[in-house]
Amino acid sequence: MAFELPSLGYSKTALAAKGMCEETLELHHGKHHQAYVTALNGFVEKDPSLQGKSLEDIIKATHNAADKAPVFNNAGQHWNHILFWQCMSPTGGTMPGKLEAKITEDFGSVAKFKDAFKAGGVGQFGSGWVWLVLGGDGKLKVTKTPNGSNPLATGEGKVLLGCDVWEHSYYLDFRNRRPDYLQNWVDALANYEHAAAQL
Ligand code: MN3
Repeated sequence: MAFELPSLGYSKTALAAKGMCEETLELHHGKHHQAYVTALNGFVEKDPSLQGKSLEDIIKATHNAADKAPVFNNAGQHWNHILFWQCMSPTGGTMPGKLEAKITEDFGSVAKFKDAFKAGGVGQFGSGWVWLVLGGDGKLKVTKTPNGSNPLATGEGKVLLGCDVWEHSYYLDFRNRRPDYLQNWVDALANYEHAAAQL
């Protein structure tokens, strides 16, 4: 079975009022994410050792394997983007009480969490991702990964939220202002209902 581009779960205009325009979603979902899926399927077709494996298994099997770096990058980006679409919502920004309590316990306050998430995304030099994960110690933490990597590969914990900080995710809406994109993302776009459901 070939890997497929998932649907967004909302229309391409649904996030416009929240700071992510139709053209961003058209290009990011329809072109960038599709390109990762197409490339991944091409690698799987040519490599029997990848065939029949789940996306998660391919990511784990190719992480840190130098000769499989292109496979890892595209598989990781497919996994990351599946999550990314789920981590935003037309009704984003509202935090359920259960998540707010856990965030307050582990970060000190919601504002401190948002600052940490923003700092993680701003501090990721070049392309990559910033994540809110539940670590093996039961505590929430912010972590970042370069390029197509993710906490599934690094074993840093269970992902509650993941935000794409590649320039293609914010350049049409925020130009070069990654900090503004991240501030808007945690304030207006983040699907905290989805995050709470992972706890
Ligand atoms: Mn992207």
